[in-house]
Amino acid sequence: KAGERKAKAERLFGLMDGFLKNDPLSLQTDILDHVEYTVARSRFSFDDFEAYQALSHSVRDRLIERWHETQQYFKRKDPKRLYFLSLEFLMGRSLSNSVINLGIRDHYADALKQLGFDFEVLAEQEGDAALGNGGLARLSACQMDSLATLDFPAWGYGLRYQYGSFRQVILDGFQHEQPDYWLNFGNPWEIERVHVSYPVKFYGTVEEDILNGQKYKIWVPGEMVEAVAYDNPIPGYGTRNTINLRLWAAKPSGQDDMESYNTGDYINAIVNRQKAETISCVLYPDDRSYQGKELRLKQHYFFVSASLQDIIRRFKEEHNNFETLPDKVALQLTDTHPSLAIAEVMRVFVDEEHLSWNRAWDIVCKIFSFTTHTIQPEALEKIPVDLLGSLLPRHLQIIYDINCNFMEELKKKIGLDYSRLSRMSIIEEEGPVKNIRMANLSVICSHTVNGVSRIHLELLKTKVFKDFYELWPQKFQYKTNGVTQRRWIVVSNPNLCALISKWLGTEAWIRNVDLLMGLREYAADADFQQEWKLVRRLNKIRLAEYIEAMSGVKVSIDAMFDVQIKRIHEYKRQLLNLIGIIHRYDCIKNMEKSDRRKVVPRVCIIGGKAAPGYEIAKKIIKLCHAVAEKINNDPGVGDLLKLVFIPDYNVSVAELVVPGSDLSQHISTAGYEASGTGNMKFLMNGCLLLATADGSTVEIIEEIGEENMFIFGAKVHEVPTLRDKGSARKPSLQFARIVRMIREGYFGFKDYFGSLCDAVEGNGDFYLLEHDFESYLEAQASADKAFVDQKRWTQMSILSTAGSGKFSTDRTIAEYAESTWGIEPCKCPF
Ligand code: Z57
Repeated sequence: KAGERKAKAERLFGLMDGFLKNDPLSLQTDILDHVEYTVARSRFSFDDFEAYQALSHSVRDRLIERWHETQQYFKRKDPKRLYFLSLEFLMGRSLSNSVINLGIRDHYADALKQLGFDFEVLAEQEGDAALGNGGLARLSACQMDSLATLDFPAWGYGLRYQYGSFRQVILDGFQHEQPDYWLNFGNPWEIERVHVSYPVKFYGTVEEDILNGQKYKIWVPGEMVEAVAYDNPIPGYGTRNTINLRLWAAKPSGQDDMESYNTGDYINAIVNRQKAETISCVLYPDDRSYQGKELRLKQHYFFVSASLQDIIRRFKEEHNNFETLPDKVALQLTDTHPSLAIAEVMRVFVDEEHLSWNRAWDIVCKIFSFTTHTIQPEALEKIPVDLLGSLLPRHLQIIYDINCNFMEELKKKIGLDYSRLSRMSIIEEEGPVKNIRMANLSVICSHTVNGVSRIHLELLKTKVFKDFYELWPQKFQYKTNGVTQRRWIVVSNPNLCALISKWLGTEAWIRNVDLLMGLREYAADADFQQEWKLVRRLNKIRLAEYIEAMSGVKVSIDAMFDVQIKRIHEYKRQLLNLIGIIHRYDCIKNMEKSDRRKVVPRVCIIGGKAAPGYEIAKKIIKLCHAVAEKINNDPGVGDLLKLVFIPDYNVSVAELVVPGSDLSQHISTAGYEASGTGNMKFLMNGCLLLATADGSTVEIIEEIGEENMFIFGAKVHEVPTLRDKGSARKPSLQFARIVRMIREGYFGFKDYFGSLCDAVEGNGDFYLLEHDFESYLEAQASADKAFVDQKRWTQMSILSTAGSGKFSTDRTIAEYAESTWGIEPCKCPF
């Protein structure tokens, strides 16, 4: 039998002669074949989009080759694997990233040129894969890139939403949400695995059975849905390793209700069946408010159940003893969203594998690690007990049992301190409905709890998880977030990339980002500065063209491009930015003509989506448009000040905006941004930061020095006292004046902005806009001053890039691998 198989393999291999070739002729043949046979257009007549489709299929072939090798190698070596569970991944576009990581971008560009196509133009045809909302989702994507590049044996798991992040459309300055049906034109970057599918159960009842004198629980489900795998290859840079991101889609189950067919209601039976697909249909657009929605909970369990069936099946192929599971499997929970996995593993072990509760519990406590991405209580997920009991009756029992054991253990340690016991309980008893606290469940069952920056961990230890920290100090760690320099320099800023490599004399920094430090040596070098400025200017021109095409506003390239792009949230304080812009406008208006020459021209750029149900955030967007309308059409202001809102902010927009900005704002109220990763993208691209000492910015200050940044505002430890003082603080007259302008209709929409003004006045000023306003203006003034001295500014810019090495996900992932997951690289030879 084995001999036969070997002979067959040799015969097939002989037909293929090794791997796909990357010389121009092979690539051209390949692309044209895909035009003809995959896209089904004539190879003598196809447009840019069809060329993009063919091109990406040709790249896909190469990805698949490496994917196969890597997976087979992992299988043979059987190392401990990391399973990275996240409900959101903001992958963005794949084409450029893939060919760059595969090291064949220039080969393709040349091959295409001869065919009469421009690689960059084709790359622009691709839409974003936007299966996530904000920072958390993009972090997951950056981490996948680093996991692949560092050769870690890792798998990502996620959901394949048909509708990812909504498309933001602005009408009359108001945000409207439109569906983004991103799969409409096909997705060449995924491989559908029709044979990798698992049934997922919902509802029903829990019954008891006896087996060999032992009682067992059996969950008799009321509904079944099938999870089908879609694999997305993730190529590493400078390695053949290509790991997998497996996304699940819901399909009707083969085992559904035959009864309806028999009763003859054929049409309705089919229609009902089709409803199963709604589970993976749409991503919830409100990051961080949980409204106890059943569909959301269904998504979470669907994801968890399918992923774990897949993981356990893979483990059982090679092993027959679950005791060794912790040596082979690490499960990483990205926020609490996938934390039902804990109860699910217990259920599978106890009910299906018939392990004793204690043995199962021992194993569970060794495999999970949990990273939390916030400290805001409203973002901590809670599930109403009744909802969980109806959708997942057995899981509710298990969570109650886990809690019961934990409470017993806790009483032994801390005695009958009831208020502390109730704070630490997984079940929240107070309030109108009983809730399951997913964060407590996650902390109790994980061997490690990570924060996403040093200051974030401090806050977790002293606030949100204080009780748990006192109980298990050794569980708590932090890994400061990062971003991947492959996407955020190499792909999105090719000119800067080339310049860096030229002056460092090597491209090695693309894998070893600490080498960027070498740029410090040339920070004041006149030639280097000249080239640096030129690259930055070209990026600004590209951005200016985009702005004009988008909004019709013509902006001056010589102005300072001042950018704030991120989700709209009150704590991120886009409103502080707007109030600052109005203040600047007001100053210009009231200035003597002769003083105007001293004003540093600015182009203020704001972009970001508001959750559809987040009223205040939507009002901020409207205010931005109302202010822009006034300023941009004021002939007395001209090029001194422009304000533009960039609609539909997403990864590919960021790739355009970040390299073209001079100054970027990260101005959250101290203590509210767990880490922030936008700041790191700007830093890498040599854009200066105007920021509060919050999240990861604290660590950026340590790396590049406060003198190279514009830092302002209350510090983390000052915020609570300042808030208590409230209106007893000295009021800022300037601040009050501007809020009054907004309130009294200077920008129109008088009544509409009232509640926005209320939110920042007097004791309502929860996020301390008024308190920080004065020092914000000072920081802005120092930025103006620095900008006038272009030599100094360019030096600061170079030092920003040079000091950005720490903020690569390569470092983050290496730390996780070493001190949380216990995994080692497994590099595919060749
Ligand atoms: C999200 O994007 C983040 C936290 C959350 O709790 C949710 Br829900 C969504 C962000 C944080 O706000 C950022 O500060 C952080 O950099 C990012 O997650 C990645 O850790």
